[in-house]
Amino acid sequence: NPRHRLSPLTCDAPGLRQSIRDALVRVVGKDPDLATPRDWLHAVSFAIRERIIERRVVTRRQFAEEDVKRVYYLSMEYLIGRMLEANLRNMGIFEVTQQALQDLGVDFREIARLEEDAALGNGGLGRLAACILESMATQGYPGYGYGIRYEYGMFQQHIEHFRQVEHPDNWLRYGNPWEFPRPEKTFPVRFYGYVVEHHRPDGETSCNWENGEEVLAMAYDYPTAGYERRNVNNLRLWAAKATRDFDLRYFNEGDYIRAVADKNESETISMVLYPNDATAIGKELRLKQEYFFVSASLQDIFDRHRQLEYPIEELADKAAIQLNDTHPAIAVAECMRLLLDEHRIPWDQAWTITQNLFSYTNHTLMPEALETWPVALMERVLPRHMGIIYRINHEFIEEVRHRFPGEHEFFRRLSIIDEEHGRRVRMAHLAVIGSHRVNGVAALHTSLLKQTLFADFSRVWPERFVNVTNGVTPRLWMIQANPGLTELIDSRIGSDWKFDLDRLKQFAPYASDEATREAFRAVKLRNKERLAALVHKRTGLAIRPDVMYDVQIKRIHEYKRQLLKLLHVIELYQRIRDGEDVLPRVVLFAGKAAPGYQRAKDIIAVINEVADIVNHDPAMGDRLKCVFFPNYEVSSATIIIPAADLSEQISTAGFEASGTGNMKLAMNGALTIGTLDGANIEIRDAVGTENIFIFGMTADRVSAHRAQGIPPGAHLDSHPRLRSMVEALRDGFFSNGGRHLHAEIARYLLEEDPFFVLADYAAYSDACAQADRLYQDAEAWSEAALLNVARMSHFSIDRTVREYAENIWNVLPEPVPPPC
Ligand code: 26Q
Repeated sequence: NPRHRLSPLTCDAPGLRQSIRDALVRVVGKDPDLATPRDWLHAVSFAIRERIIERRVVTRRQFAEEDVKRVYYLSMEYLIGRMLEANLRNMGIFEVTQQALQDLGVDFREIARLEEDAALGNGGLGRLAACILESMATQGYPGYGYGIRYEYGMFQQHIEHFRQVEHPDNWLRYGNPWEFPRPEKTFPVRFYGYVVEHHRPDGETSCNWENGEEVLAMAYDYPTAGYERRNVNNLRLWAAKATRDFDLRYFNEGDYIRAVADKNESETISMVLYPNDATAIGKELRLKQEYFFVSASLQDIFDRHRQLEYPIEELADKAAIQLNDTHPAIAVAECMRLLLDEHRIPWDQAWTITQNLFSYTNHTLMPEALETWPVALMERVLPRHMGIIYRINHEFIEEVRHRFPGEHEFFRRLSIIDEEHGRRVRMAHLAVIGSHRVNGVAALHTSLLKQTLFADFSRVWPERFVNVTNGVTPRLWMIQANPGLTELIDSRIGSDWKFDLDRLKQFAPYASDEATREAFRAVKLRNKERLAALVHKRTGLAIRPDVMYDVQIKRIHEYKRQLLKLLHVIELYQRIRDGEDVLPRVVLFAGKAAPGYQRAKDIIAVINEVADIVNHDPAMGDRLKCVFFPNYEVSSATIIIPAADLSEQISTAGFEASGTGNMKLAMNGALTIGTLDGANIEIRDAVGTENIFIFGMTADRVSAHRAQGIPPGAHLDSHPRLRSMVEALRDGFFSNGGRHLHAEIARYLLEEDPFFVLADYAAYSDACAQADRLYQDAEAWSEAALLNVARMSHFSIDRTVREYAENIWNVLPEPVPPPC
């Protein structure tokens, strides 16, 4: 319709300058003379979002015209970080916008740092979801993200008296220019109530889920731009709103205040992200959050299917739904409910559609992280779904009974219902049974999945289990985070690699070029200076930029073994005190502990107390600094990662599903010191064993070692240095009054530690010494670092997404032609 034609926005400096100025007055509502830096931030964000949404309209229209199969990514978490710079870069207007701002007398860096991180996730799983969305847009896949618009994201971590203190993350406080509220996209979501059965003339029974409480899910859209003005895809996040019923109740009950207060209660569903990333908490609110966003998303997906006039029978031909862990696994039952109760499709046909539609990504083997819900809770909150789950289970068990007669133990283990821990619904079983593909996130993880957690299922359906090794987006984690390295690569091999990371392989020969190595060291040094300035600002601590930067940045967990690194800090400290010549280094830790995970919080306190002693001991003479960088988030990761020399990936083998920080660090030229765990194995294969420091027990050895039941303290017998380190800790040498805490951590290491810190210590210390020796040869180290950069292309998220598209979703890319 020509009347609806847009006058396209210009992307040159004068056009942008005009847009920014207009937005400042007309959208933000400020006189330029009175504008604060945050007003400018909002003005530029509004000017850019106009250009993004323009591309979104074009992308959506093309998908509608071309009859494409769509991919829906369902995730409770999206760890996005700041959006302005990422959007500017992906829209290809970063430099020109900086210029436009400069013309207006505004400094881009100054305003960009005022943006709050969108921290709607805990860690790896949430960041993976954000990388996958960005890659789907970049490669032209018709991908849609669905999740929750948490009012409060991941808590902000403060360190007070060495300890973590959580502060609420009120990220929407100043408004959010990147979201488009869609009040017309509002769906009712029901909880509680009861099921009424109807026996239909055709012999089938259909069910009505009646009564209970309704909450509305309202959509907020976040357009996601692909790199260099490719497609713009959509992330749709749901916010809970009270139904209009609440004002009716006022008439009925005459209690106005009470009715409006109840409204707040239903809106708590999308209030806060659970800051828990490795233990499932069986809280009713969490179950409601999961069902809330799943139900709204499926209603939206079914609606779109209908609006495109596709028959419901063809749902799985036109859509693929990926479950990011079991958090959205109730979708399997919800999809069945919609097909059976709303569309009156017979059970068998509905089940075929459902299985073809769904696939499930597993991110952990740890039993305490597996979601199970008490049957009684599920029965009460989601009575219709509980009924459907029983039937799914019944049909499934019948099928395996037929194929494996008499194996009663086997059926019991396969059942969706765990009868041993007080009757619980195992969400992982529901997800496996309801999906046509189940994937692990690294080769080792997938093979362990098949041998342990899903061994029984893989006997039933061996072809269902596949591996898709994780990746990360090079747009954020190389080009944006490390402009110095990017420029160096460009100067050697041109800039094609930005569109196809495999071309980075052409950079490998430059590892043996002395000038390139020197330029690489200059880039590292500048990145370290940038980090040192930030560390000083955040902690008051001065660190030298001219020493090895040794970083362990990730959530705090026993299995990730921050204590192993801390013991090494203590070893270095003691050696320096003993007068030994030790390679100078900065050890930097960063990461959050789940607020209810006491041991993790204690680990943070001990790190900070050891750091305090080390950093203030004149005997260290600047040769050792230990930093705990507070409030680790995406935006700080982009500063820390490019500055790192050594990447600590030292989890107990068999426990880290993949890791993705390991990839980001290696592609920025940090050498990995790590165990044969998760994707570390594939990183070693890619970069070459000479260019990585691998140590410690393998996953098999860990299992065998556990079976032997050796008391951890026995490992001190052959290692007098280790004994003196642990004793120093135990005796409170590093304690700042909290002596008890240190004694408790020492006791834990000696008597309890299920993750074998002491058993792996000697091997770890040797590997550290090896790293130190290589670092002293600057040329050899730089060569290895450059080879890491050049050989990490396999870990581009684009490769990951292509594997999902080809092996799981069966979808093709639909790139939209770039604007002229
Ligand atoms: C579950 C139930 C109730 C409350 C919270 C949770 C919950 C939330 C988040 C459980 C787990 C998570 C997050 C897990 C996670 O981030 N796993 C990581 O996923 C990465 C991407 O695949 C891997 O690289 C990491 O190895 C894995 O630890």
